[in-house]
Amino acid sequence: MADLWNIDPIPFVGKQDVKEGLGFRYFQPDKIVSGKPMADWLRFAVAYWHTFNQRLVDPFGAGTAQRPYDTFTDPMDLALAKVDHAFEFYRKLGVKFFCFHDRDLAPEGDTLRETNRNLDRVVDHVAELQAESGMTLLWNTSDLFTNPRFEAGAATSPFAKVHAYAGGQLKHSLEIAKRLGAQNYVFWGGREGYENLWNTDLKREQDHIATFFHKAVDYAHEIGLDAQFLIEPKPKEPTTHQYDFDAATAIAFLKTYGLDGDFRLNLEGNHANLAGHTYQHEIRVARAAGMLGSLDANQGDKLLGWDLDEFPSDLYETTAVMWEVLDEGSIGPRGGLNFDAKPRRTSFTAEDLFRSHVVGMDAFAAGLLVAAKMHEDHYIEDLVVERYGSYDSGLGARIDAGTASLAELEAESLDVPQANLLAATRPDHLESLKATVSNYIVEALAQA
Ligand code: XLS
Ligand code: NI
Ligand code: NI
Repeated sequence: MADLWNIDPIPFVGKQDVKEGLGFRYFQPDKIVSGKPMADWLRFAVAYWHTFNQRLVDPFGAGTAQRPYDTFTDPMDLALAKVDHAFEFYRKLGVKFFCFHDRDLAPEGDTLRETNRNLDRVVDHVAELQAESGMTLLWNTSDLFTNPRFEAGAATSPFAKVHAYAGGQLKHSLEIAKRLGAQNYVFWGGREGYENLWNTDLKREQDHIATFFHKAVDYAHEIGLDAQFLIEPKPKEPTTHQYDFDAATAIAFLKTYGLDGDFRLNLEGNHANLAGHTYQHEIRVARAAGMLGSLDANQGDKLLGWDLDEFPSDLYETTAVMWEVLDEGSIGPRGGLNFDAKPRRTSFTAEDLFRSHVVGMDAFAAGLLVAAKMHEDHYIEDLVVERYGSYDSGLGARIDAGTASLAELEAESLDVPQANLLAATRPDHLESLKATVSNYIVEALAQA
């Protein structure tokens, strides 16, 4: 294929060069870690919107991005050229998965029919390049938030015609998922929330989006689409209050509306932080409910309070995430790590798109190596087993089984001197434990 990016495929360089940035220090797709090739644990995906469409704008200035397809002026020519560039980007970076919103691919027309026609032309081209390259669609989704018609929501819009439009758009997106063999299908509730309760029928809006999801499940069955449905929680931005606030809220919603059998969760690091959680917390909550589906890989910034979508570089966090994934056995039945991330405005060259993905991939590869070492040692697992050991026998075991009555608990407790109660617990040396994880990062990577 032509050298559209003017860059060589990214090699594995190991530790020979700490500064260069265009080589992997840790990511070796075929390296076996905890019984599986690294590539199978990580299943990295490139996000079409951030990588090929994002112009690096901010509220104070125009985009700075320089992209090799900027010379195309006709919107359809540009859309098709981007697909060529995208597939060459995937090849040079060495990723096997990609993700997109319908509106990332092609310009809208005057009607949904025209828009679909534009989209189908580009999807034809995606299908060709997919067949040539063996790339897998990790997930696709519908952009139900950019167009002004969605100002007050899509499936939760107070206006029936807008809900109808969203449904029509969704139908076509599901057909594309089927055609391109999507592994998952994501719903991030772009504008599905509210600004103010005085003008909002919260219950009715939630009923409507539940109906929307049920219709999606029905239609998937009808057309034989075998993709895992995923909800991507986020607490705020763009709306003041998003309905899919966090993992726990999304799980409660899915259970309330009988959708939990058909949906899992797609969890994003920066969204977790916006909800006041860690990435690890969100993953653990989803795991506890058996609903971990996939991950959007990015990180927030401690100093700035919005969805910055930074490329992940914090090894403590990637270690925690990969520890959860190793403990679970996989990211989810069909999950992957989608870089829902963009370079900063000052990193505006095409080369920075490669550099930033290398950073993210290496951060997760490193996290995997560290977490694998931790699992091997079983230190954390043993510590947790021991911490809850009092539930393994006697009264504890009966509490565990739910057979101990309150009277029994009272009898156990009535005459115990206050002074002895702390003795029934055990110190956890939490500060040392945190240092243990840091030490693992240093040691495991020194050995890698
Ligand atoms: C926005 C979301 C979005 C979804 C896909 O914050 O992360 O990018 O992943 O619609
Ligand atoms: Ni996000
Ligand atoms: Ni996301």
